[in-house]
Amino acid sequence: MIWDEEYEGMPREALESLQLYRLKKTAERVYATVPFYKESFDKAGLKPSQINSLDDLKRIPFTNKEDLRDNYPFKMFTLPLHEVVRIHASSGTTGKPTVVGYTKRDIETWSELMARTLSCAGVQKGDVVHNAYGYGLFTGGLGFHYGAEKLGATVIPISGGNTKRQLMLMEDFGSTVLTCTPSYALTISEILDEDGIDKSRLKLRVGIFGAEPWSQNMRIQVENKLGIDAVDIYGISEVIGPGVSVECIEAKTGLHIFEDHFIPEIVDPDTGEQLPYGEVGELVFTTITKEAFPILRYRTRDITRLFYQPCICGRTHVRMDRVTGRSDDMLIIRGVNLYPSQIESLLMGIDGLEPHYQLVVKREGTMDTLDINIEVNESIFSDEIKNLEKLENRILNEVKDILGVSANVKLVEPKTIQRFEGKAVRVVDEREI
Ligand code: DLL
Repeated sequence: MIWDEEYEGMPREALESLQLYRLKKTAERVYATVPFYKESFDKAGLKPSQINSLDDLKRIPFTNKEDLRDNYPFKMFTLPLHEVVRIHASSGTTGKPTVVGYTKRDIETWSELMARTLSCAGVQKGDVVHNAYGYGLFTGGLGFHYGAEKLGATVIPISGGNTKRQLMLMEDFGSTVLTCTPSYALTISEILDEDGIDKSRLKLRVGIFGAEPWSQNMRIQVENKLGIDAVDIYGISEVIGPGVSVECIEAKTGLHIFEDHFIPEIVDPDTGEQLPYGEVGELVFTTITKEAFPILRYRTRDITRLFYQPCICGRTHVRMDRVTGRSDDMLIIRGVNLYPSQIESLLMGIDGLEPHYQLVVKREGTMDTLDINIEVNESIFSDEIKNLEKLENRILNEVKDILGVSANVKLVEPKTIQRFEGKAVRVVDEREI
């Protein structure tokens, strides 16, 4: 079930010359249109015309998340806004999210890549795709939606939430494919258990789960509970959204990266030095077919490994292992990407709070929870209970409104949060996945 035999099964030599051609075009395009790239190339003493082999990729400076923030909202686009037909943004960042844009042709490319992705996971025309990824600025919902339509499958654009109703509709509509985060798949399977619904009442066959880390253990659990094959999908808004890489249903071993559109590298997270295939390090992507928002050598901060062994499915593209962690401290809590520093800056803008806090992330059942424990100053602490409660509620609401996650907030007595001599441990992640 290879959607695009010509490209997905391309011999390496041909693939690499295509990559080089597209890389050169992309470099020329961004150099000519985006001041950020002109400046970074000039600083590195590099001209796009000097890129003559894939090895020259190493000479291109990295692009980091901060660079995108500095160029907020549209300064990384190569075209004026009237050529851009869609905007998405990464979830859960403070007031200023990371913004990405797509031309009409980019949406066409993305839909093709998502049709490939679904096909790689065993989905065909005739399947009913229950799409429980969030619709909105997040790339998950619409990315899957367009790909499933392109493939000719029937899409149920259900988005997240109201799990019982989701189960009812899945049964009534005869859904064969479930697309959502792995933790939501677990929640769905738990409600199925609780309500005593026999999984044979559902026609589900395949699940395509990603947008957050999960494990082989979780795969076995959801596969058994829902009676499906579960495959891992990786994606990131800055590169395109979902549609960067996915496991094939035949092998379920490593995610095929669509290398005719994205060039992956693994670098040492500390030195930035490129590492050979097989070594574990930080994943870096260069897009080579995007129009509105191409990105060169983007540091994803995701930790994994690349490998080339041929796959039984016949695809020739390189594979990546499951993402095992991050080289920064970004947390993904119920699908929302969040940096501890964002919580800190929000807390420090509220009077009466001390700069001593700890974030505790746990998994209760299938749900991630976030506890924010923070010290208040003496005068607040000896204030009336009702004022303390008011302050707790204020923090809770601000975290929800600005960062998009619900948290349990606990105000504690001065000097009760542990002090550190070295690096403070601000985040305790107790989740076992
Ligand atoms: O999560 C896009 C996506 C949507 C992927 C639907 C898969 C399915 P962002 O919100 O920009 O984009 O978050 C990107 O999520 O850097 C990883 O840290 C994490 N991530 C995504 N997929 C996986 C995965 C979407 N399969 C960030 N395993 C990335 C582990 C993942 N982490």
